[in-house]
Amino acid sequence: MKNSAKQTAAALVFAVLAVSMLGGCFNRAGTDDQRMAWWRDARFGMFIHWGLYAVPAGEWNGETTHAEWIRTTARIPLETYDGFVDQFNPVDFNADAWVKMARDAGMKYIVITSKHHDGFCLFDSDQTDFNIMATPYKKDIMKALARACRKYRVKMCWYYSIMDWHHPDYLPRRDWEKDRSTEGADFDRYVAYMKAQLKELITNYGDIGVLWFDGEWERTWNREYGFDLYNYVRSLQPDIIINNRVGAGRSGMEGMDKSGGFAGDFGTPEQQIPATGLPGVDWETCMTMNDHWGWNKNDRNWKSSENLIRTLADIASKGGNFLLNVGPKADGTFPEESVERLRRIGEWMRVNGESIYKTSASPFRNLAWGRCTQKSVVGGTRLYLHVFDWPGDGKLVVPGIYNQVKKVYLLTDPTLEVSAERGPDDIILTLPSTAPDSINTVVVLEVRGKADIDNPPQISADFDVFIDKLPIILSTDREHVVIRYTLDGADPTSQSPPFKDAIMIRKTRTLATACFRDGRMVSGVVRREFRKVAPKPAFSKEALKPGLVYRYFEGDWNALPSFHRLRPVKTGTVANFSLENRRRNEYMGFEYNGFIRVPRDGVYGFSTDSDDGSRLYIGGYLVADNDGLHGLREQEGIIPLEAGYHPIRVTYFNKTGGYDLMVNFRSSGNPGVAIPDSLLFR
Ligand code: FHN
Repeated sequence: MKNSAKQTAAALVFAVLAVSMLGGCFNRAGTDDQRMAWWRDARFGMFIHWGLYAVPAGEWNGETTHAEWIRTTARIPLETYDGFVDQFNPVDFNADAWVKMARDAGMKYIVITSKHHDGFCLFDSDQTDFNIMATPYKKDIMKALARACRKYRVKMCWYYSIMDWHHPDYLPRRDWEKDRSTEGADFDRYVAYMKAQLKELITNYGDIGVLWFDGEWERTWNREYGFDLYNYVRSLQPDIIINNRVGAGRSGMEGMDKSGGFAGDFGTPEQQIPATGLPGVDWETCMTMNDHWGWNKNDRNWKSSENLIRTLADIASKGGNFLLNVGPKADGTFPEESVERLRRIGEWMRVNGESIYKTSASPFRNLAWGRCTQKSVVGGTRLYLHVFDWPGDGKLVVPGIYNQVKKVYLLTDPTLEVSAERGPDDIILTLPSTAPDSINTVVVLEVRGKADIDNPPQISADFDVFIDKLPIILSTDREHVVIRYTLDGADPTSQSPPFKDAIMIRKTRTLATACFRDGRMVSGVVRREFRKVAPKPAFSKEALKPGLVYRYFEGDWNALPSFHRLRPVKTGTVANFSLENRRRNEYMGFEYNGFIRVPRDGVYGFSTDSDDGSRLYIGGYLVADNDGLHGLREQEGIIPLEAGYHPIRVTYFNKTGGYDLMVNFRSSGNPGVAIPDSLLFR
């Protein structure tokens, strides 16, 4: 289905749309900066997961590990689950108290589940009776919360789930819900329902900061719907910010977008933090305080306040936002453990908030004793050194920095004595013998000019292998330095050639490069090998027909089976790597065989993007191994090919839940795209 002619045409349309909407889709520095400004400055928000699922509080039939997914994980029939409506009466809900706790913790925005996957609406919706007004509480929770947010100057933001286990038009059904017929279900009518609700949420509650979509991973949702919904929401409130889960571009729980251009303004890593910053990319890590998003009364695995304060500094030091979750109880109160952690975080933020708000990512690659955030100030840069591990001798080494020191002091107490000594490559700070704050003491180091850190140049090339020649670009954002390099892997010296423009190599080389200033190396050395390789020979093929041969299998696997040992349920030909010939969404697999016509000699990157596992072979070589049980995940491999026909084989399986398969390729100087039908033969 992914690559039928219609889809290919649609994909091409959306490729154009994606390019034309650069300002509107996944945000990069320089686009929509004004619209994103408050969000980037905020750095810290509260996530709230609340709804009917707080009534069972994670327990069902003796099992105690459920939460907001309980309708599915406990397989509760719809009419039974609807029964929670009569039990949901949060008489202790106090919007002002909630918003004040968020504000006092230093949080600048609140994202609350206006509607989670169960379909229940915490707001008064004209589109469905399955909402808060049908409960004994009979008041619009969202109205009260929006009012309190305006009162305490906290941005009101909505979480909204695309996936809806209640609405009769939403597809697919849960596989265990055999009694819920799909007869008459109309997904486009469901999309119209969502839009009507979003219009209510965006026009009835004042200015909304963020529309935080979720539940976008099922097969019925795609890039086309994503761009359409993104545009629709922006048409209602042009300066609203929308996460990347509005579309179909998120690559698993890492939360960042796959290649190819998708809708959405920021990436959404979940329960994890990108290992390094993502320069020029907006992202926000969302995280629970214990192990559940929704209230689970048996979950005692709370993260410590120390962990959460350091996590906030870690995320900010990588240039991201931190969306920290609270799962309120059915009575409308926050769990005491959450209240205590919010209070402790607030204590730290009241002293150190300026080291988080309006800061940008650390200029250092790694600091052994803690983290760093930074902001530009008149005449220089203010470096906020988040010291987790206080030096026993009071000497803190700030490594690989070449700026002149303007001043240094402690945020906790500027009157405390701190001094700085400028070494040849480092700055040594002399601090008080004990840390004023054992969790995270912030030392402010103001320096002249832009942070000048010993970061080596970046080496850019399409691939690490080449057939006849390969252009290599060296770059740095550092000022007043010369990039020098060698092509034999030796450390560059002040006599090595300076980089001017693309280095064109025609033989296997090991490039080594560093930054120099006044004849002295002022960075580390970075190396990368580039190999000249022979292309895999092509097959000269006559009278091939368009399309692939597929074999369809059914079975229960945790990894790709040896399909050649299995009897297929169905075989036939298909235009592309489509799943359209499946008989069911789960416990199924495919094997595709054919030829790809490679347009010219070159190095190619082939990738599969699949849920669950997949593999891609060219000429019998395993190029992309994306096997295993996982959500949608992209895996690429590289291979040099002669122009002409090459055997291509793709294997795929899905066990349960979401399912998808996309097969892409790229060549030097071109972005990844789905392999078009026109290049596939049998
Ligand atoms: O399925 C949801 C889950 O319940 C929770 O809402 C998280 C929060 O980001 N999002 C989905 C899982 O990725």
